[in-house]
Amino acid sequence: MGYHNVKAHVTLVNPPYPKEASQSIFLPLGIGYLAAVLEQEGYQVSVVDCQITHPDSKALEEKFRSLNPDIIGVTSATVTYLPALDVLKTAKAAVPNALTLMGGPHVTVLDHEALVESESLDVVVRGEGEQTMLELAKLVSEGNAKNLSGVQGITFKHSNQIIQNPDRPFMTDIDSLPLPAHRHFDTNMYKLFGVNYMPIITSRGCPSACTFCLARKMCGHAFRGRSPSKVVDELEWLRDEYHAGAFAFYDDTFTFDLKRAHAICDEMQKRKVDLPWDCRTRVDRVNKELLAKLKATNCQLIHFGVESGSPEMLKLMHKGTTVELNAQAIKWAKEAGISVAVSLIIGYPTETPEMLQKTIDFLYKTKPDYVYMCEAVPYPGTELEAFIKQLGLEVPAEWNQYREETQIFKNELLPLERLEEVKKEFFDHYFTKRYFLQKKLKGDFYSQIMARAALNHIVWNSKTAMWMFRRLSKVRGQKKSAGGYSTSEKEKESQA
Ligand code: B12
Ligand code: SF4
Repeated sequence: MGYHNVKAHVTLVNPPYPKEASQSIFLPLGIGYLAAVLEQEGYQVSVVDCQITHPDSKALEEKFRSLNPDIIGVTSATVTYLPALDVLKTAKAAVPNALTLMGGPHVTVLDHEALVESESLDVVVRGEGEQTMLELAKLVSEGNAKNLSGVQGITFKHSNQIIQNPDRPFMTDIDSLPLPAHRHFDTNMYKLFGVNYMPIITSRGCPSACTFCLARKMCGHAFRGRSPSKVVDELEWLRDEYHAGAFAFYDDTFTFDLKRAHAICDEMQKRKVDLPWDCRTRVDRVNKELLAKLKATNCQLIHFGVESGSPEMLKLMHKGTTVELNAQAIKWAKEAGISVAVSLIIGYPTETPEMLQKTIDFLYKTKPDYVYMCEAVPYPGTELEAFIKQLGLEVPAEWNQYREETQIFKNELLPLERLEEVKKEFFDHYFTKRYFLQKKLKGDFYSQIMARAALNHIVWNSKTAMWMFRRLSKVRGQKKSAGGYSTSEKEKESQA
């Protein structure tokens, strides 16, 4: 940039999804927070969300050229890592003098690898990024972009070497963060069923140690909660400024601190914030009293990380819960009148068909309102990844495939075909026309989402049946292909 002490212009980018992956549309909170702290300190910020605008590389290059920022920062998860590298390449071609950054869960772990793999990447920001981003913007503004040795939490290139600075301690006072800068996004583009479904994070950190999860590496072990009054300030702001129609509480474990969760609900009631909302939490961090309170403040859906119906699996995953606790929490939540979504991990290393059957039986017994079946994905930096290495299992997948509907490693005990069969059989029973009608008639926002998932499944099934019928009548006698079944294929088909 050349001029000292002119505040840097930072462009933040959400990279596109890989073409083959099904995409859920959401306002990226990480970018929102980074933009907010930068603007608070007077830096100019622009945001490009490729998941909404879908620019090709030429359009993206032109966009960067016209913005001509001093810093280009890209976020990424593992699934968006390769597209993020492409974004960086385009960025460097368009604005060669800009300092390029990448942050997010993938490079927080594979910092060194990213810098080696990409000539266009200058600095990796590991872990929580707000303070680091500010320090980098300051250095660039002062013309000191080469002077990175004092910035905690970064890994960077310095005369053919890769230097990893010490970690940055997690922020202790997350109440001091400004509101995420949603004004950079056209919120109309993120609507679901015409509803502004607005995200909020009221805490950071998770004290649990589940083997498949990176939350601790990203946000730390210690639970850091925002104060209830600040949380409800944000809810009011989302309602009044962004016409929120529903809130998604995206905390790792929203009710980790039961007292704080009660206090947030009290504050919501006091200020009459009564829009529908949903949250994610652990089954051992709820009780009947709290669930009644959540319901009274219009919590309509609660997501529990149930993971498995097999005690052996829960133990191996270091989940710290039991099958009984899982069943009890689902029962209590349903009794309180809150719909329950459970997420499950299937195909975990050493899981046998019998253990998987226990999970299916658990679902039939406890009857949750919605089920996410996720294949065990060994995200870099997790204990699951280390376990797979230790077992010597082959990992043929590429980063683009690191999604919950893909099998990443070869598991002799539960091969892909078997998993897909079990999954299909379960959802054929679960997503019935009756389920669809019940949810559709219930009519509330969350039931609409569930109804659509059921409809997708039903339509996909009937299309597949038609397709198979046509194919079979054409090529009689030929063997039919196994035809892998995945959510993404299913969704793409039904949207077609
Ligand atoms: C909420 C959440 C979601 C929400 C997104 C909410 C939202 N509106 O942003 C939903 C449900 C949509 C979601 C979806 C998915 N998620 Co998610 N999600 C989370 C969760 C619980 C919190 C993330 C969050 O918002 N944190 C708060 C914000 C402020 O933090 P942040 O985004 O990480 O950004 C900060 C830093 O990472 C850093 N940073 C990030 N990018 C950049 C860029 C620059 C330039 C800089 C300087 C800094 C920086 O600074 C930011 C501010 O501190 C995390 C677990 C966790 N605790 O991290 C999992 C997590 C991130 N998700 C995960 C996954 C796998 C997914 C999915 C891929 C699942 C799937 N469908 O298969 C999708 C797709 C994600 C995507 N497109 O990138 C994994 C990622 C692992 C990995 N290596 O990829 C995590 C870590 C959970 C896990 N399994 O361990 N997710
Ligand atoms: S899965 Fe949930 S409870 Fe387990 S470590 Fe991750 S965020 Fe915490």
